[in-house]
Amino acid sequence: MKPDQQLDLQALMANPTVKNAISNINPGLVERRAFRPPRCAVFQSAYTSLRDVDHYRFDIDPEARRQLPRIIENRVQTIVGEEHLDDGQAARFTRPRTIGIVFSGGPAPGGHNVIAGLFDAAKQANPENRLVGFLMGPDGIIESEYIEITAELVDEYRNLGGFTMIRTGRTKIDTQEKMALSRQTCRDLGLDALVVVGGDDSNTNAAFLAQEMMDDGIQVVGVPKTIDGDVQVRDIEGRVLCAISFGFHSAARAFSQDISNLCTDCSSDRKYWHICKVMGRSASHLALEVALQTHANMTLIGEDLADYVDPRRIAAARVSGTTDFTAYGITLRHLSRVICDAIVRRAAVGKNCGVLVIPEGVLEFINEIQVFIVKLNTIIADYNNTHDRDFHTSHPRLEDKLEYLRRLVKDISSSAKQGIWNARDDELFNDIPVFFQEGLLTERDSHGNFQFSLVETDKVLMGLVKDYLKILREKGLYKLGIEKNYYDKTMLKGGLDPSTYAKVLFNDPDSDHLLVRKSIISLKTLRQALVKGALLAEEASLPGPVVKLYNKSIPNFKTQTHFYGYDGRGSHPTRFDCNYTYNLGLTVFSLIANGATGQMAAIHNLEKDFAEWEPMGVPIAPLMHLEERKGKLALVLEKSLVETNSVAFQVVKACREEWLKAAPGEDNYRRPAPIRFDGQSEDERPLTLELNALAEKGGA
Ligand code: FBP
Repeated sequence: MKPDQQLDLQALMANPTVKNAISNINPGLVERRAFRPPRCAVFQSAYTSLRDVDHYRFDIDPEARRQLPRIIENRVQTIVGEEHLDDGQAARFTRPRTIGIVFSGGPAPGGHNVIAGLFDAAKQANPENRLVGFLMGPDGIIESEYIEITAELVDEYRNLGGFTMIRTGRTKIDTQEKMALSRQTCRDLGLDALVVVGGDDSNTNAAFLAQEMMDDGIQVVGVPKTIDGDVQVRDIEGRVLCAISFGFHSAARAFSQDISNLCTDCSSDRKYWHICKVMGRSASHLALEVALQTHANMTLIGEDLADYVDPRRIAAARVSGTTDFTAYGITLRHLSRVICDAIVRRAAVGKNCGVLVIPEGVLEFINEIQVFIVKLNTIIADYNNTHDRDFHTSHPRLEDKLEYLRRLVKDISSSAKQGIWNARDDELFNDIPVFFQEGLLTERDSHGNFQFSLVETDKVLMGLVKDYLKILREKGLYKLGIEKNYYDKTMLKGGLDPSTYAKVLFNDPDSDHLLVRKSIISLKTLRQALVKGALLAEEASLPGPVVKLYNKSIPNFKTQTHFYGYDGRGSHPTRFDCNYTYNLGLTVFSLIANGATGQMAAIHNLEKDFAEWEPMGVPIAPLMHLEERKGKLALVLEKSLVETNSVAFQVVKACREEWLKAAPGEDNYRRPAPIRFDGQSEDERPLTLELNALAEKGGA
């Protein structure tokens, strides 16, 4: 275009290339919407039935038996494909139904396919069947806000990420009033069944709703959702019924791709330590999968840190005939030392860079922090119970909260708080950075969970790391190794004999990476060493090449921090999650059409080929246990943490040294392919699942 030529904007906007460029539709989206996930074998029949399986047993909490008597005896049920049913059964299966569905908690890739699977199965059984979606999570049930889910709506969202179709929310149906309103909505809508798609807390909600709405004839079925991967089900003998919640694979793959890109940046530029905080409120499943997918240099696993035992402290206690309780479980300070050790070792071979993966929930596994969290939960809950106002409303500023804690120390007469917050707690608490104090005092979520995503975990930890590295640098222990070839070349170019100087300057003059001696920590000490080694006269100036090399050996610790969470939650589902969730939707309908309630849809054998997947219903109530929430014990679905004796963890542990690569040569990074939909994808399922399945097969 000539400089003086005027743009005809109207014509331009009508141009097909421009239209295409600014359209919301792209080929990838069209391909996703058109994809129809395969159906498990049982869903290829006209009908299904349920078969109770008695050999799975659970360790039932007496409180679950007391609070959920009507669903506690539920059994595991497998789904069986049926070509023919007798007339009565067929009529029950196909009778018209209205089913409600709600998303609860954080988004997870694959949610739309649960709706698609349920919708397709319901319409196939009876075109009169209706599906309504409650809007904005459980609030939609309480406030009777819903939409009719139509074929057009389902088609618009097939295989797409997010929970955009009906959105989500974190409200817990935890009061008589909310329960009554929810029941009323379901009754008014003439619901036959309600489907709750959520994590541990939401499936807890589902169990209580199932119990409450039994008399209304409304069935309630749960679906295991959460990117955290901590909704897993095993029976008392460790047999896996549900290996992973949906959304985990897609989020882990999304994080891994980004983190792998950082590994590439790091090995190219060799300038930064990339600090990657990875979501997972408590469990470190996501971090573990990321470690396997990327081979990042260092990945912390919270559950592993909790298991830490300090042998030196134990030995010292043995000598003095005492027990040192601080020897069990790692402290924040100790953890920072472990990280520093890795940084120092890599620097020694010239790699003042790397990728560190920190699970979001890591602080929960650090003794001292866990104690603070539990104490503060109790204090806040106690305040809320005894006052008319909520603690956070009454104490909006950090200073107000701290003042309240200080008063607790003085006012030892205050009943329930007595002894919970003492002078030592106050002292330790005042010692931590303000942003972290704020984080620890932040409001709990509606389920009483500590909101780790709001705490700058990485900042807390890296603050300590930076402080300690400074000390190590001053002591001459944190130094950058200089490649021998480079050293030789630089010295020869300056007319100096490399081997003569090497003996004075370095710890080990024959090594591949030369480390400046511990005693040489400044230009002054460098001069002293050269003078002492008879390589420099007292008054002579330092030789240029030596100064250059010395300066090169002083590391500058530079970090870039990244948070991987919301981006992965919003990612499109992998093919694994598309197939998994679509079949979960089909499973849900099968459970409903066969009269189940208080069950969670699950797919057995997820770690195997699709042909071996077995849809089933898993009873929720027997999976529940008592947990501290908002300072009180509450019955909730038990979260699955990373097991440190699992194959996946043991493999990562065995590869730690190799992936840290505190040795010359290229790092061992792995480059996972992007999440894609077509062709052969090398990551058909989470690597964690494949590895852990080896134990079941007797391969480990
Ligand atoms: P769910 O357990 O509801 O699936 O949510 C998981 C999660 O993504 C955690 O990993 C994270 O700590 C939390 O949600 C963040 O929640 P919020 O959306 O309230 O910030």
